[in-house]
Amino acid sequence: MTVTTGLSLAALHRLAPQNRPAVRPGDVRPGILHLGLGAFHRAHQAVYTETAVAASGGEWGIVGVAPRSRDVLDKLRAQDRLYSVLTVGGDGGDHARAVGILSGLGHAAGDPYGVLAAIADPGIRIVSLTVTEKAYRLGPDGRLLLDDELRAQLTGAAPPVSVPALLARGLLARTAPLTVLCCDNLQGNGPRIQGMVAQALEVAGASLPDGVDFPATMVDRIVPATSADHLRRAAAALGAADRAPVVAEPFHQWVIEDRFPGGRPDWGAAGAILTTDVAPWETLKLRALNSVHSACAYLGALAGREMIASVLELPGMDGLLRRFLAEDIAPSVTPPPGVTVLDYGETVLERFANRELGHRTHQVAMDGTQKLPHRLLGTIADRRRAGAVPAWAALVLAGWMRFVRGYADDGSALPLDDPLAGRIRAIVRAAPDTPEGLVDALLGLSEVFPAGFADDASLRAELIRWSGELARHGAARTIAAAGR
Ligand code: CS2
Repeated sequence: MTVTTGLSLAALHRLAPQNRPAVRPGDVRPGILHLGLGAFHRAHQAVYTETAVAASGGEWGIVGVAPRSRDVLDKLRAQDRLYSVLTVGGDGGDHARAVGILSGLGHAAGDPYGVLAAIADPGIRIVSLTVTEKAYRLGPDGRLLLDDELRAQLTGAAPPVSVPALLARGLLARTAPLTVLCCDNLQGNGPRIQGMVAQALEVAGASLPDGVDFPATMVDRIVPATSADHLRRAAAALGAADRAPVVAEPFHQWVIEDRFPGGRPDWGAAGAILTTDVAPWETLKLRALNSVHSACAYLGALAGREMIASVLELPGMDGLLRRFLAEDIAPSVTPPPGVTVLDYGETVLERFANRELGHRTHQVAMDGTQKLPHRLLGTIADRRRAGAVPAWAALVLAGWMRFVRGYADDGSALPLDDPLAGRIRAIVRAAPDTPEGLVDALLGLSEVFPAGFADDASLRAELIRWSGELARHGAARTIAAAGR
């Protein structure tokens, strides 16, 4: 079927009732400014917020701010700020729902002062963020990585286009209570961002104002990059051509620390868990989902697999991941009441096996230096403190080390998409091309690895052992042997 109608306010009446948005853009006044208009936000917090507003009301429209690229802004503007979420891999096949909770759009790179003015607006009571780990500019000690450019942004000598500068200078202009809600996969995301903003304000000659809070939150939904196939399927399921659809799995979860000085939408009505303690959820998700994802990404990419779902079909992979979960992750995680790491892990494996998602290993593999400290290195550090050598976690780290060399086992090139790519390439080029050479050189990346790692003889030996296995036998055979 060819769909000729484009998604717009005027075309909404032509959509099937179940595909229409629960609110229309413009119906709900803005209450949230969201930094990071990528697919994840649009498939997760935006949907929860729309459902909450439809159920319980409240002026909680979202002003979506794109940090850099204008691409999605232009597409959304052309569709009256409407887009659809295509849910794939559920029992009922494809399902599309248009979302109308975006009440405004902004562009941080093009109009940073407009974004500051919006943050200062008392109508905005929540500033939420999905900007990925690297945008917070934090070092491994949790301190802000300051350079001349960022200093200039913080002191007002340069336009505030970075996340630390937008938050710090936005808060300076603010008088009413506000919640800053970090929805990125950082361990302890609320307090971490609070510390970062406090440091940024110090550079600006100020301190954290009263009435601002930084609750922690755990967000979860697999949202891969939208492919050409997804575009076609979204149009067919929606009944209108959408230039900015996002694709997602049916599963979604949101656990939020309930500290909102300026109020919040009734996200509980949309299925979110509001609690006083997010930490057990956050650690569980980072260690038992995200690190397992990274395991699939690095080992799978080395074995030449393009999609996450197909990595799970490699002989031995599910056995290997179950061992990683049971022997390394479970002993290092205290899950929330009523949840076990192993049951949670089984759900994760099922979710990763969703072939309809088309989630690429290279997408999950990017930004390893920013992701691994939150999802993998804590497991390794905790197990070492307990006197154990976490074999499977070490295999995953050795997989990353081999991945960043830039070649899959069949010799084809692997992309290195990472803020430290230049440093990594130089380190790898200068190191002897042996397992020892690679491991020692990369453990020297002090921006990434805790100081103790390079001096830990047992951990080093385990990493060298796995690097040797991967070099000699390739990832597919190493996985097959490990997962037997
Ligand atoms: C993934 C996450 O790309 C990645 O690093 O592990 O984006 C993952 O899909 C989400 O955190 C799931 O909630």
